[in-house]
Amino acid sequence: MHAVSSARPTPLTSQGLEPSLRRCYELLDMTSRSFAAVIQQLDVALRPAICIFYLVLRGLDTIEDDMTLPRERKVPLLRSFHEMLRQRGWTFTDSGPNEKDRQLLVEFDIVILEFSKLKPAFQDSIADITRKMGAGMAEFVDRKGVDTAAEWDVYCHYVAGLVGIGLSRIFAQSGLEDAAVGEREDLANSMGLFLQKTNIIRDYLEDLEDGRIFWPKQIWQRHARELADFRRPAQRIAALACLNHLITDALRHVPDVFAYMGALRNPTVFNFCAIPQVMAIATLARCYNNYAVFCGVVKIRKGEAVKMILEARSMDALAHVFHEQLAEISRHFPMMETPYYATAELILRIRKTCGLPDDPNITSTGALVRPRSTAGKLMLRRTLRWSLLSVTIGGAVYVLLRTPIHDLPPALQPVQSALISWQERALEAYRQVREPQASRD
Ligand code: IN0
Repeated sequence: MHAVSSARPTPLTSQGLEPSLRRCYELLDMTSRSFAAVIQQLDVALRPAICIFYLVLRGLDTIEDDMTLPRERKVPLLRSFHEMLRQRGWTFTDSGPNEKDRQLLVEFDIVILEFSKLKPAFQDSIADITRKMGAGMAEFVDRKGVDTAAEWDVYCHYVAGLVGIGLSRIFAQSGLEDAAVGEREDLANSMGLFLQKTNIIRDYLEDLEDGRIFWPKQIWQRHARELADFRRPAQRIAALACLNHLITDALRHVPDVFAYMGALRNPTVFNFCAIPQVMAIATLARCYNNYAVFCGVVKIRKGEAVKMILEARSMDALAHVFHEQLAEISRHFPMMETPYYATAELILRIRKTCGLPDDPNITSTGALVRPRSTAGKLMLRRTLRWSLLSVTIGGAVYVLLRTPIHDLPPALQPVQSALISWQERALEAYRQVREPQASRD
């Protein structure tokens, strides 16, 4: 008889695992079912280390997140969390009752036990990143949100860039990846920044409702007095301009993402890293110029997500996903309302540095490709007629449209809103005719 080999990965909760490690995989499953599956397909030399790293970070995050913990308690906890990793039997039972992952901290002694069984090099990497992240989080507890764009990068470095740096060290220490992967900390940092900025952009409403602000103040203040103003439909144009601005900022990291991914050799590591990245670019494409971000949760459809996850197994496949998602962004450029030039220019540059095909919606000079269908031409003619009309009405309308609504005299505010929604409707109709299946919810 010959042995039957199975191509399926070993299930996380398989027999043969020690109960404490099995419990760690269960805790992982409880905190993030889909990411647990992504960890499951990693090479077995990495699986326990990445599982423990994830749980440790999640524990730290639960403390940072907890609004019921007074500052005097939270800050020392964040700063000393890395020391708890070496303190056998430590648990934390004082998380707020609504903290999603409070159980993880209640059973943290099990995580600590499994941590102690990891290779010393893995332990040192995890503890070092936890120390730096805890210190960074503590620093941000007292600041009310994030101020400048540069500070946004610093905050995202602490909570996500460091994760990339830690993971890269672990990959290199496992011997599955070159030492160089662990040394390019700038690229690893960008991997995390791209993910975290995407989360922050997408979670506008949820964070606002929880009393948290992660959108950088100096950027949103160019578009509104209060961040919450974007929720008012009259502020739609300002909200979209700010949203698109932040998405463009996040896209800056794409060339680094490609450089990092191009250096990976192990297929399981490649897939592990590629999945969150393709989800992020698809999320940004879905959010771009989409007012739904301010009204609810914008999610990628499950089918689309599964397709991309299965696809993202090589650099060519990754390039294909980014090519399509960047084209989705340029297809939604707000032609008349807000400047999209910076985004168009950046996308052209990304395509060049990452070796992606040309953008179907932008010419090499940065001009938008005009629609070719008869219906499209008709709509374009209507659009041009509208432009002509606004030119003849003159600078008055121009100024009216460009002036932030709160700077206008009250009598003119409804006029601006009416003009804006008129434009919007015309544009939507035009898009419907061009590509009816691509209309958004
Ligand atoms: C992650 C990252 C992650 C995975 C792979 C490579 C990375 C390289 C650099 C930085 C982070 C990397 O991935 C997860 C993905 C995740 O958790 N997705 C959620 C979906 C969601 O919307 O939250 C899911 O449930 O599937 C991630 O988001 N973070 C993370 C945390 C720890 C580790 Cl070890 C790896 C969180 C964050 C803040 C983006 C770093």
